[in-house]
This record gives sequence, C-alpha cells and structure tokens, in this order.
Amino acid sequence: MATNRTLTMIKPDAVKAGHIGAILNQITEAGFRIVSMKMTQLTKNGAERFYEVHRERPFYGELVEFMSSGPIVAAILEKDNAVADFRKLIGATNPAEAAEGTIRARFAKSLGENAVHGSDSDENAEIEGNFHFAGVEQF
Ligand code: 3AN
Repeated sequence: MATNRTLTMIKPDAVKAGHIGAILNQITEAGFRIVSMKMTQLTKNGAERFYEVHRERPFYGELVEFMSSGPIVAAILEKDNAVADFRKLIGATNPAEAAEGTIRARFAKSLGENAVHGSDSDENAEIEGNFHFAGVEQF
C-alpha cells in the first residue's frame, strides 16, 4: 500500500489558462517527487469512471462534462504524508475559501473549475494512480 503517494490532475481550466508550468513548479518546490506524469484527455466514459464515487451528487454531470472538455496533466506524486500535505497545498475545494498562496487560491476560477485534483485518501490515491498509469509507468 503506497501510503506516501497521491494522484493529481491539472484540470482543463488550468491547462487552457497556461498554468501547467507554474503549478508543477509549486508542487515540486513543496517537496513532492514526480513518480509518473502525462498530458492526456479523459473521455466522457473515463471521467464517469474516475468520478464514480460522486455519481449521485447533483454536480456529477457538470463535473464529467468539464473534466472531459480538454487536456489535463495527470501525475502521481510522492512525499511523506502525501495525501494530507497535497490537500493543504491545493487549498479548499471552493477557491473563494482556499487559503492565500494555495494552488486553488492562485489559479482556480470557481468551485466547479478548480484547477487541480488531489486524492482524498491513501486508498483512493492508489486506485486513481492505477487508473492513469500502468505499473511500468510508475517510477
Ligand atoms: P475535492 O476536489 O476538493 O476533493 P470533492 O471531492 O468534494 O472536492 O469534489 C470533486 C470535484 O467535484 C471538485 N474538485 C469540483 O471540481 C467538483 N465539485 C465539488 N463540489 C461541487 C459543486 N458544488 N458544484 C460543482 N462542482 C463541484
């Protein structure tokens, strides 16, 4: 069980706005090692599967449409206490509530288009990492 790993996605809004480099810089400056990384685009079906846990939430359809609307950058990140530390680095889900200097405070537009994803548990980090990357792509 990879308890020191998390999965991030730089979402379509932040990719479109040209923030890939700045976000990756903030992530590596905070001490995360990049284990795997790729630029890709989720299909609608892929986004539905990735966000399966949110299927019953009212924003599920909107979330799937948005996440499959353009390219993303997916990455597995490694650091002690990765899941919790990364969620601290990205800030609250709603950028209006995200602490100053966090990735969402700096780059996110709205609650729905909030620049980055971060796994919410070690268990989901492993599932989400394996969703995007084969074993031989995890360095
Ligand atoms: P987080 O990404 O901070 O873990 P979750 O897991 O509650 O937040 O939600 C997953 C994603 O669903 C969020 N990143 C956001 O893009 C979207 N989302 C969450 N709440 C809403 C909402 N009320 N309206 C629209 N989209 C939402």
